[in-house]
Amino acid sequence: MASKSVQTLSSVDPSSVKPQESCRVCKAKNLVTYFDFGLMPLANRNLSLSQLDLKEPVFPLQLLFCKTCGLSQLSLVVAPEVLYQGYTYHSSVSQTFQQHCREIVSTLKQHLDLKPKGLVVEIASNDGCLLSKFAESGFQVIGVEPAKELASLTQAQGFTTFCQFWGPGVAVEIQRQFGKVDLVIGTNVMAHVDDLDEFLGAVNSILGPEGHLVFEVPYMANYIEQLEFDTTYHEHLSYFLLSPLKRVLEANGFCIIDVQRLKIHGGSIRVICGKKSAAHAVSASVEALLTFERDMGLLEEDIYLKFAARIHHLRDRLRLLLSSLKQKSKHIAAYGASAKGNILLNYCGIGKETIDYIIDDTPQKQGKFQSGTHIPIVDSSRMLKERPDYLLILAWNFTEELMNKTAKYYQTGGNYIVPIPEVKVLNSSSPL
Ligand code: DWN
Ligand code: ZN
Repeated sequence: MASKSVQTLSSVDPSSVKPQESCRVCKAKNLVTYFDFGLMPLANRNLSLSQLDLKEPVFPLQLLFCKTCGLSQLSLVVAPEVLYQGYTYHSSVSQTFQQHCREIVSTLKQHLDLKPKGLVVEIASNDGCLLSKFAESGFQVIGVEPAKELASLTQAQGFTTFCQFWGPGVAVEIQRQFGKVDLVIGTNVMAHVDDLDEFLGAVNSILGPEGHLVFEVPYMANYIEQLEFDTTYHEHLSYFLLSPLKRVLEANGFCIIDVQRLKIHGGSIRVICGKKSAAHAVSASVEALLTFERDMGLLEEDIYLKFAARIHHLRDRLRLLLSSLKQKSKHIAAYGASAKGNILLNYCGIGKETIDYIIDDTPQKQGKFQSGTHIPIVDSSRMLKERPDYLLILAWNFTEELMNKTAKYYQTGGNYIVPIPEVKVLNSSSPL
């Protein structure tokens, strides 16, 4: 088992990091640190062979809780230009997420009574997984995606795509070219935003009077309940509850008209907003979730201060299981070169002495190496050739899909290790 080598903060340009001195939502300086991962690599920065010998940037990864509004947030912001260089996360790889996108379109078409051929802007449109579903449903679509490798994919599909970070500049340009917009949607983007006021102000500026903002974010209640600590990485600046979201949305001219809890990505919430200036029937779901958060103690620091001990217990369990398997000369591989998988292995000090390789179906990740651990990322054919004794599921939010994909391995006695919410070994004699 790799000893948690003490990494030094490599030569990183100090201007590429900014300390979080006050709360991103309520601006209070009432912040308490409740978990410190130490120095962690950039979770989505997989390395090429030639980069393995170079000094890798590592940054402090610490979680702060705001005692005023309840927002959890990182203690520093790494510049987006550094974070999203050579970004290789492709949403469409997952059939589960593809199906989720179809559900988004059908639910919003019905729920928001969207007009046919309405104008939809998706912020962080990635590889067009959601954009294409709106287009197939007859909407006019515009993507906004800062990663050029991804923006070029949606442009190649014929979708207007602005290769920029969202903000006032691109909002003005969209409005100039296309006029007011009916729907702005973003899945898994709000947690990545540093200046929420600028972001939401720009959204408000391009929405028509009856327009809607809909976004999905990982939900902090699931994060705490299911110990999803590995979803903490430098891209995720905020870890949301509805209560702090309500504050920042209302401060920027929005009102929340509905909220839905979702299973996707380990548990998320879908927040549906209208402009404060328009009349809206507000669903009872909003007050119900706000009450739930208060009743569960999620707005008090105590629950967070207890969190560390639970993470240490899981880390020790996982290390113990893996080292006992290695002592029995078992071969262990992993599935899903995910950002969360990067944090799990790097934080738990599990390296290539334990994990032979990580299978990933994203072509852009294959042939690379996981940052920090330098474990090779390969395609699934390697598993057929070398049939590992155990398969650690790093993308545990897609366990069912990954187990279906490897059904033969499962049926012929393969063993899966699922690390979150608790370390579990699954095989045909002890099924999911
Ligand atoms: O917020 C974010 C979430 C939504 O996605 C992004 N900032 C980054 C990313 O986080 P992640 O990498 O932890 O997400 P996933 O979707 O859990 O990563 C799954 C990984 O597993 C991907 O690399 C793709 C891979 N995969 C695969 O190889 N075969 C996934 C499935 C379902 C498969 O069948
Ligand atoms: Zn706050």
